[in-house]
Formats: sequence, structure tokens, C-alpha cells
Amino acid sequence: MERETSPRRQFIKSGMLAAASLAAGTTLSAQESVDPEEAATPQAGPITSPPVSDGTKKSPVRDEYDGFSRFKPSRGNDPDSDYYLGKLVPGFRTTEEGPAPFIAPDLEKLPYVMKDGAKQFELVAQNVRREFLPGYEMDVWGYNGSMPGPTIEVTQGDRVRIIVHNELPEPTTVHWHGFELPVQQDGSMTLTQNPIMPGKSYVYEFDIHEEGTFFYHSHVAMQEAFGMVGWFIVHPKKVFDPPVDRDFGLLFQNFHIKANQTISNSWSMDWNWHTINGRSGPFTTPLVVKHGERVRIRLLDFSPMQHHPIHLHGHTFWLTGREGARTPKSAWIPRNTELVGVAQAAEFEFIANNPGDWMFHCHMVHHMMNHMVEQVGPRIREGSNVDAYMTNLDQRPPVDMKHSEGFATPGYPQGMQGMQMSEKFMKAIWSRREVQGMRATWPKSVHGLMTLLRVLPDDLYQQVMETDDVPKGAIFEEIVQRFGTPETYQKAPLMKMGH
Ligand SMILES: [Cu+2]
Repeated sequence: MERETSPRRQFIKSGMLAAASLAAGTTLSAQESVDPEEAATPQAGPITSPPVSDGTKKSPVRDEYDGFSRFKPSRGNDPDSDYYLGKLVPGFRTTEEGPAPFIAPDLEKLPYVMKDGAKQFELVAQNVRREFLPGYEMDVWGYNGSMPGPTIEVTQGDRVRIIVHNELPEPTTVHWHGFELPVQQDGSMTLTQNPIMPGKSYVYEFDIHEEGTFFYHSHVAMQEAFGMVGWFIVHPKKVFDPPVDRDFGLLFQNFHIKANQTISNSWSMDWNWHTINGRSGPFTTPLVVKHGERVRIRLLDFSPMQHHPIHLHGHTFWLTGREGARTPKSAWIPRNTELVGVAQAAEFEFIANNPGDWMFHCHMVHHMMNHMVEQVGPRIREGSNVDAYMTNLDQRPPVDMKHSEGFATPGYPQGMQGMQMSEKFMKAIWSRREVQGMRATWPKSVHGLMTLLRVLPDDLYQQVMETDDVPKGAIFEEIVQRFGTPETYQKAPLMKMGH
């Protein structure tokens, strides 16, 4: 069915021009900067002829490659083609512009000073309060006031010096996970160095000769379970080809924190709180990208015990690397779900060719919830009504094992108690610009190890990221208008507070 009628095409084009003029008057980050003329070249909607290089501009990018379109869901024709499912389709950013900056939503970057030929960082190991969800502040451990710690981002060939201060009440060391460095710098407590005692500092210094997705973490197991980890990203000297427009990092962790506690039980074999970059869904910040961009997502599982099958909706992604190094292109694998094990990193790349709001999440059902507790009596959830539990006491056990009448077993399937979505909670959830214009009910379905990928045409991207007060549902409905079937669209009911 051909939905891209001529008027629609015109609408998209004028929308893009409006977006471009808006962009021209706004300060943008280096990654998002576009000159108006370029923004008006086809980054959204169908085009009939590819842009032609005049030799003075940056290398043009096409939208069609061997049957794969960067602007609409499509199956490439030939699995052996370089462009099958967007495999080697480049982003809009050229390699000459250098690597796209690494962005780990909800986390800061660790600043450095150049000193004696090295990038010098300072890491402070300390206890940290982290708001997993609005109103749910947990006492965890991390670095520099953050859990996970701030991101270290360098370039292959750099020399780094990292001064670690220990403000914890017990000894620590820091391990630079994945680096091939001199053994004295490895941070393995008692094996390669003495513990950094409370109140003391220690200096690590080494050359970085490799590139890739790395991380640092305490080398005390129970401190790891308390959250002591951070990204250590090394951009390659030679920018990866094909270049990406976006480079995101998502760090997955689990904790076991009882309903009446704020401190994790690091001995636990079970885990009921799940965070991405230190926040639980729906408080995780969505990844917002422009339609047609090439996106990389680096994912690290730093859960104590749990592996995560990671699933992206609406797109087929390529597994382009694991924690060891970038995989040769011939071995890249197309995936919908990828299992990422404890202490493993994985790199996903794809063309954002399908506009909409898409889930990106661990597929383990118990990881798609928050603060799960068994409802064992009236004491667990403050203020919750336990009448149903009390009246049900004499009915279980035993249960009728015959399960007639449509499996009418009391209490099954085991219902999830909803989050207490108070007005304050909902205000905090909606406070991020990245969620503007989504359906009013979206927070109900995003729990635990879940975040969102929003793929937006240029003008809608500008509305979300550069303007305020976009009405709930407006962006989603516009995407349905342009790319979906508006005649069957059901508006979301307005969320009732208190759920
Ligand atoms: Cu999981």
C-alpha cells in the first residue's frame, strides 16, 4: 500500500524546512549541529533522487541501498549483500567528523586535566544515594556521587592517569576491565597491589593501545554488587566504518532491596530492583534518534548474577562487537534478541528506519518489573489493602487440581501490584523532554530493565528536543498519521493518578 502520497510528501518537506529554520536559530551540540541546507536534504520521507556531491560538501548519503531503505522497514534483497538489513549502510555523520560522542543517558562524564602527557582523572569511591524511581532513593556505592560512576571517555593511544580516593569504610581497588595493561596497574586486590585503605589514595597509570567498550569496577565482589562500576569508552584512532550518528551506552544492573529497606542485600541470590544507568523503567531516559540515522548501542550487563536477553522492538540490529573487540564485518550477526551475560558488553548497530516509540528491554519477565516482593501479610507494602489476601487465606492451599471452568484458580496468573503512580511520581516521569508527546499511558508498560528508542522524523525530533510543552500523545499520533493507519488508531485514555 502506497501511503506516501504527494501531499504527504509535501507536508514532510515543509515540516523539515520549518525544523531546519528552527535549528538554525538554536544552539545545538556538535553531534546535532546541522546547517539549514543540509537539514533540508532528505533525512526524512521518501526521495526520488539521491543527493549529488558537488565535491565541496561532505560525502552524500543515500537512502536506498540494494533494496534496503533507511527510511522505511524493508528486507534487503540479498543476504550476501553488504547492505542486507542495513548492515553497512552509513549514518549521516562522516568519518572525517570523528566518532559520534558517547552518550550514557542519566550519567555524567568524568572530566580530566592534561598533566605530564597523560589524561588525569580522579575517581572517588564512596557511598551514593541514587533515585532508582521518583521517590525511591537507594543507598548504594559508586564513584563521585554517582552509581554507576561517571563515564571515562578517551581515544586509542592516550595515556591515562587515574587517581583513586577511597572514601568507603573498607578497603577497595579498581580494576580496568578488558585492558591489556601492565600487571601492576590491573587493580586485583592483594594479587597485584595492596588494598587502598579507607581515607587513602592510589594512582593508576597506563597507555591505552586498544579501542572498544570497556568498564572499570571495584575488585571486591560485594562492592560490585553494591553498584561500583562505570563506563570506560575508548574511541578508535581510525573511526569505525560505517560511521554511526549516535553512540549510546546502557549499563544494566540488579539489586535486592526489601520493600522496607534502602540498602541492597549483596548476599542475595534473587534480585528485585533493576536499573539501566542507575534508573528503573519508566524513569530511564529514552534514546531519541532521527529517522534514518545509524545508531550504536553499547550494552553492559553488570548484574551480580543475572544474564539478560536483550530485545529491541521494530528493528533488526547487527551484533557488531562483544567486549573483546570489534567483530570483523563478515561475522556480524542480525538479531532481534541477544543474550548478554554477567560482565559482558555487546554492541548493537542498526538503521533507525521505523518511526515510532519502541521498547528496548531485557526479556526475562521478572526483570520487567520493579521492587517485586511477595505479599506475605500486611507488613510489606505500607498502606496497601490486604483484604483480598486475608479473605483468600482459607482457599489456598489446597486448590482444586482439576482446574475446570477455564482454569479458574484463585490468584492466578499472579497479578502484579502496580507502582504507586502518585501525581508527584507522574510529574517526575513526564519531566524529561525525551518523553514529550508520547501516549499518556506509556509509563504503565515500562518497568524494570526497560527503556525506549524513539525514532522521529526531523521536524518531530526538533519539536521533542528543542521545544517545550508538546502535548501528551501528539508526537505518537503524528507518526500514526504519517506512517500508520490512523483510521484504526485508539487514543490512550488519560492516566488516572494513584493507579
Ligand atoms: Cu534480565
